[in-house]
Amino acid sequence: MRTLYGLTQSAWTEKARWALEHHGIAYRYHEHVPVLGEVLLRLKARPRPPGTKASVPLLVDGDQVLPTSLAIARHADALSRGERRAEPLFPSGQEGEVERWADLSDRMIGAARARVLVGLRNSRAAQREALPTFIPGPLRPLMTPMAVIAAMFLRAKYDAPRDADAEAENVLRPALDLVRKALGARATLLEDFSFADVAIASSLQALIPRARAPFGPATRAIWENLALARGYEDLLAWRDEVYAKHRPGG
Ligand SMILES: N[C@@H](CCC(=O)N[C@@H](CS)C(=O)NCC(=O)O)C(=O)O
Repeated sequence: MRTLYGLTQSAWTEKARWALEHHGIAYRYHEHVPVLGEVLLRLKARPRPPGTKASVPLLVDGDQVLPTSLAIARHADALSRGERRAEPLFPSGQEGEVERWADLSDRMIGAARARVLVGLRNSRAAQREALPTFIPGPLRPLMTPMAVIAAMFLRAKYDAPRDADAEAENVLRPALDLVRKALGARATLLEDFSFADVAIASSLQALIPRARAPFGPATRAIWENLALARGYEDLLAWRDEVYAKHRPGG
């Protein structure tokens, strides 16, 4: 059975899960634990292009290893080709456009990660929620330094910018303006629903996680950027509509 390695709170993992589930593709899910899971991740992500990091989401499907949310989404489309269970996420002739939106969504999530990692270092409650589930309840308050170490590790691993507010202003805000302009009054970024919508709707978690996001209140709080979100309620309403229509149960 194919296995998806992911981080539940990561919008990159959400993009991959959505693409797989859009096509009804069965997979086993393995929650990656930063730091502790690094060696396993490197093993599973081998071989990967030189100079790239082992990261999640990562899909291992037999001898195929798909190392990014974009690669996983393309793989999902390829697997379902011919079965026509759902519309393709990369409509023919529009692949380049979809990739440009996916790339923008990567930058939006990257900007959010800078903020989340600061939040994680400062919130004991979010640290407790971030601990692996195998740590029993009574021990969790004692183990929060593990989550702080993970935040520091991820900041260094991905060279996350230190000034999260500057990232929100200089990266996230212009991206949101671009999305708003492209959408206008439309329901989807391209002619039909595509991975462009999956990627951008998932990355709006950078403003406020959707109501049914599968993580605790303290994790939700470190993702929220309420000041920025106030100016983009139209995009959040669009995100909720896309989820309601295209991500049943999500
Ligand atoms: N462009 C990649 C981004 C992957 C990425 O940056 N993943 C981070 C999310 S914070 C990760 O794997 N973190 C956990 C780790 O490195 O241990 C994708 O689309 O999948």
